[in-house]
Amino acid sequence: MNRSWLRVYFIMGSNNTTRNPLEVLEEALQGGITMFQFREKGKNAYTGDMKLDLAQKMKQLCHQYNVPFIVNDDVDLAIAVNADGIHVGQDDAKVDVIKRTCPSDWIIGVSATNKDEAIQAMEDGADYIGVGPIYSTKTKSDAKKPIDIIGLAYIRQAVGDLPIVAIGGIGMTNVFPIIKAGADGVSIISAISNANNPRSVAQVFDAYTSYAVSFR
Ligand code: TZP
Ligand code: MG
Repeated sequence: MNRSWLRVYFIMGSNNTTRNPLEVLEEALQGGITMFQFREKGKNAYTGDMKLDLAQKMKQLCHQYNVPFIVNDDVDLAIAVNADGIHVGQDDAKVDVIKRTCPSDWIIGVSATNKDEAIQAMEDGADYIGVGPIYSTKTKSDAKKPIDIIGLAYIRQAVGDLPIVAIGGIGMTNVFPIIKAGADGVSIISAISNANNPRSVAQVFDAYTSYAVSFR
């Protein structure tokens, strides 16, 4: 995969905003997000046809802006909407099964909180790992203890040049230390999904990450 897709990786489900999620996504795309993950889970999450319909519309929007569309957890949904890839956690579908049964050009992402999980994901053939939570977050109720910049740097050191995106509690002011510690980009939910102006916040993430990455 192209690691620059990870630079501003926006994640959202319908319950991460009080607005129409399609409008929020389009504004984020206009602001310059580089990848998108549909993560529909938790309280009041859509299921069945509502979930499928939203996923289809989100994928269409992403492709209008040439941005890869990734589905969280739900392999069947990812196949149904012909997504560009899947992101799985430690308790979800296994990478070797996905590799055997899903399109060979899929981008496969795996969440990792520590060095052992990160190395395992690399050995399993993940295209990138989502590392975190870096900071504390209110968005994921069962999030593990934050690993901070030091944990991120430690995982970077363990996985060589495997693409890494950092996640958890990330705001605009955290971009520089995170990229400096070895992440290829930042994953963000609430800083964009709850912003008064998702487009301008995405623009700032785009500018800051481009600048930070240029120092490598
Ligand atoms: N995984 C680890 S932290 C997190 C996920 C899905 C939530 C990130 O959300 P936010 O609002 O950017 O802190
Ligand atoms: Mg999961």
